[in-house]
Amino acid sequence: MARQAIDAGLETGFEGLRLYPAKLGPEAQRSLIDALREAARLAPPYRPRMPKTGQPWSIMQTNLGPLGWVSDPTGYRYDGFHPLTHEPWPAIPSALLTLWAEISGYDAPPECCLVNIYRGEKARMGLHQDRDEEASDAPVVSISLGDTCLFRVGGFARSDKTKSFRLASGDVLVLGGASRMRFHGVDRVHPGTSQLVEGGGRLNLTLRRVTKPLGQ
Ligand code: MD3
Ligand code: FE
Repeated sequence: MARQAIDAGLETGFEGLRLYPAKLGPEAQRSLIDALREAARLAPPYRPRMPKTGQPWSIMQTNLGPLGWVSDPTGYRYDGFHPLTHEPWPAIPSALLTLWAEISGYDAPPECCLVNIYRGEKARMGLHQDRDEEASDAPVVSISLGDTCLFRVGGFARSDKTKSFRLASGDVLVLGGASRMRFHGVDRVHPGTSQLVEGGGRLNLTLRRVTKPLGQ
């Protein structure tokens, strides 16, 4: 069952990297935005700072789920609590747990939904690898909402050649297999390409399994 859904993704030329264009329709996108607005009330978005240098990121972040990914001058880590309110993160909306069950091909649920908030011309994310998860056998599932972005995927070294894609509102990307460890980043967001986010901008939700499930 899950297999069929997996095979429905568009091949991107990178094994294990599948794009589901417009996987979420307008109503599903709208209801996710409503859930995120409520979550942001409980876990206010904040501007992370880089390890060591303390340089502020160009995007804002918050998290949902038992474990949130945080960046601060002491380093990157998963943490059960919001860095400013010290409260646990709000739950991951059930629609996202259902989506994960449908397309991840992974038996255990995601533990982290990182919310990246891109606003303004300068918001971007440099080339990096996602390597803070013990469960690196689990794919990463990314959901794009709002303005279209130009996204770049490379190889396993920063200097490897890269390929660019557009991600539009409602698109879902699954990064599994060997591609899980590819370098990737967001070069720019195209303003005015969607009316979904109040005040403009792009939201990216990244679902990740962090810990190895018990017995695995
Ligand atoms: C390709 N976020 O939070 S998600 C991140 O759009 C992150 O905000 C980007 O990279 C964003 O870490 C991209 C899509 C994504 C996630 C993991 C990947 C693409 C990936 C891992 C390997 C290759
Ligand atoms: Fe990433």
